This record gives sequence, structure tokens and C-alpha cells, in this order.
Amino acid sequence: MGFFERNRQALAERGIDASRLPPGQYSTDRFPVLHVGDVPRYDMAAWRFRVGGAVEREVVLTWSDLLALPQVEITTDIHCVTKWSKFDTGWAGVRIRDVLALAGLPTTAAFVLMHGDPGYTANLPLADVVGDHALLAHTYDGAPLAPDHGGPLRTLVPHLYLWKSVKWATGIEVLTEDRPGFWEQNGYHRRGDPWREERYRGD
Ligand SMILES: Nc1nc2c(c(=O)[nH]1)N[C@H]1C(S)=C(S)[C@@H](COP(=O)(O)O)O[C@H]1N2
Ligand SMILES: [Mo]
Repeated sequence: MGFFERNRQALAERGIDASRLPPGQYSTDRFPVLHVGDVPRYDMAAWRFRVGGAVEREVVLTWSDLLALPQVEITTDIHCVTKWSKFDTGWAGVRIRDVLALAGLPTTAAFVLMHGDPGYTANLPLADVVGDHALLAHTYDGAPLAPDHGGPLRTLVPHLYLWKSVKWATGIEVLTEDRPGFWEQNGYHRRGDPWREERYRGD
């Protein structure tokens, strides 16, 4: 039996439904850290989050503006294109759709480009970021999100591979046409649905 089959069997032995694993993924209890560049540090008094591009009005949020918006908690499985998945991760933050609503969307808005430090981007269809579980997350496992995992704020779009969830999020650029982000320019899939194994361009 290979590694992936053993991993699924071990889940079943723990009473965990192995069918929660998308194809080609294994489950881990660890939380690997993956990113390009150095972990940025922030002065939260100067920190800002911007919503711009194809919007009715540009919005600039301070940290306290963000915390004044409705806060939600979710528990979700996450899936990385490097094949690890982690079950039942707990997050809190603000729904992306609530932040987009502050800016107002024209009917032509169809995609977003998420921006994060240092110079990272990920593109997503608008439809993928307006659901209940698409967050600007500031809390993981009941504690402030660690800098390694994107604190103070990251996007979380758990139904897509984790490269679509931008650490050290700085803003949302609303687009009328799709524009590839960092990994999408480097051969990754435009959408990245783990259940369809959309890892690389052409999958
Ligand atoms: N700003 C930024 N966000 C990023 C990345 C990055 O390099 N920079 N890497 C992405 C990739 S490829 C993955 S797999 C996840 C990893 O998140 P984690 O380190 O919390 O596991 O962050 C994503 N978000
Ligand atoms: Mo990744």
C-alpha cells in the first residue's frame, strides 16, 4: 500500500471520513508554512486595506474599521496544491462580500485580483469570493493569525487550493476581465478547484 492509501486508511481508523480528501491529497495535522519572500511586519496604526479597481467607490479600511464590520467564525478543511490537506481548521474574520459591498460592485465586475505583501497576487472569479466561507481572516484557532501564516490578515477561500488564499492581504482589485496572479502566471490553474484537481494550467 502506498503513502496516500495508508493516509486514508489511518483517517478511517480514527473515525474520520476519508472522502473529505480531494483526489491526490493526504491529510496532515501539521500546518506547513509556504510563501515567497520574507514575512512582513506591520505598524497596525499605519496598516490599511484597500478595495479598488472596477468598484463604485474606492474603500480604504483601517484595522479598527475592519474589526467594526460583522465578524464570523468558520471551521473548514483546507487543501494545498503541494498535496497536504488539513481538516477542521478554525478561523474568524470578516466576509469578503461584506467588504466588497462597502465599495459597491458594477454589473460588469466578474473577477478579483487579491493583493498581498510582498508583491503577491492571486486571481479568482468574483463568484468564488462572495460565499459564506470566503473571509478576510485575522484569527486562527482562537488566536491572532501568526505572521508566518499571513497575520495580521489573510484572505481565506477554503474551497479552492490554498495558493488562492493570500497572506498579508493588502487589498482587493475588482476586475471586469480575468488577469492571472503570481502562481497563475507561473503555470498554475486559473481557478484551482481541488475536487477537480485543477493544479496546473491545462488540468
Ligand atoms: N502573500 C502571500 N500569500 C501567499 C503565498 C505567498 O507566497 N505570499 N503563498 C501561497 C501559497 S502557494 C500557499 S500554499 C499558502 C500557504 O499558506 P500557509 O503558509 O499558511 O500554509 O499561502 C498562499 N498565500
Ligand atoms: Mo502553495
